[in-house]
Amino acid sequence: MPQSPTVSLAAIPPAGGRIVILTGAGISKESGLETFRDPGGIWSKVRLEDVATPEAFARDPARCHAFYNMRRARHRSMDVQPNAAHHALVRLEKEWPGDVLLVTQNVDSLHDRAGSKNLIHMHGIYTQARCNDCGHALDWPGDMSVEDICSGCSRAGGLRPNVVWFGEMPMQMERIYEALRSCDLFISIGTSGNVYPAAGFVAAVRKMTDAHTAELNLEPSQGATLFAEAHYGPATQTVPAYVDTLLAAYQ
Ligand code: BV8
Repeated sequence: MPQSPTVSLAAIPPAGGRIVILTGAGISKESGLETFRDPGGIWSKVRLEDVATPEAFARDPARCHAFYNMRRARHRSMDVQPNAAHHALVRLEKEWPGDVLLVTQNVDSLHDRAGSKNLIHMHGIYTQARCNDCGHALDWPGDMSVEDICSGCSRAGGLRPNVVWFGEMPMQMERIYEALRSCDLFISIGTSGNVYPAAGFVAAVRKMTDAHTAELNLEPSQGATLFAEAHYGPATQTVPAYVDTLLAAYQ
């Protein structure tokens, strides 16, 4: 059983306090999507160097498209819906008396479908395509192939999933660091803390601010010792409980 939130009063930001939340694949696990580094996870079945780098796409675009087509198809199936953790973060955004920014590493659209608005997909989203030739970005919920034609430049072969591959710069980093520099609470949810720059956010917050830091994960992440507070257990239990504790201070 997860520890019940042990948030001390000192850990509740003041009304008007700014909260930055980082999520990873663990928050989508109970919705039925695989994580990357858990036993049996995505990277245990395929090498990231073969499907999630610009070099892999240049070498074998069909293989990369097949990888994302498989994940998009799973994501479209009916039983993949936002879970109680996604919905709790929407409630926090709506009811917290201050700014809440959600930064997700996830390329699924479960936070969007749950209703999160102040949301940054720092690694992009696989339900969009981007054209390597003209930069045009467009919604793309279905399968993608090298034959598909870009509606921006009418050429085929340039379309790729609008995600950030290894070796590429994550999106909206300026806006993210600006939020980290001025936050009062940094919460990390469902991430192993393996992938940078996201894995470095907690250290950056500690260096730049006096913010409180909390990790909500199934088990201690690579950065666990950097967090002032931690609650371990399934996100659908720890996240709603933690949001209740935060909101109770102002209700
Ligand atoms: C960059 C999109 C520089 C694609 C992803 C060589 C060259 C360049 C860079 C590097 C290099 N070598 C290393 C790097 C840095 C590299 C990096 O960090 N590599 C790692 C592997 C060491 N980073 C980059 O390349 C980044 N870019 O550095 O650019 C640059 C600078 C200037 C100019 C240009 C470039 C880009 C990184 C982004 C890569 N794209 N995803 C896709 O998804 O297909 S990363 C990928 O990992 C996913 O986004 C994923 O979200 C992310 C992190 O993984 P997690 O979300 O944490 O998932 P994981 O499975 O690891 O953990 C899940 C956790 O959940 C576990 O802890 C588990 O316990 C927990 N959990 C499980 N179930 C539950 C749960 N928790 C709660 N409840 C549950 N039920």
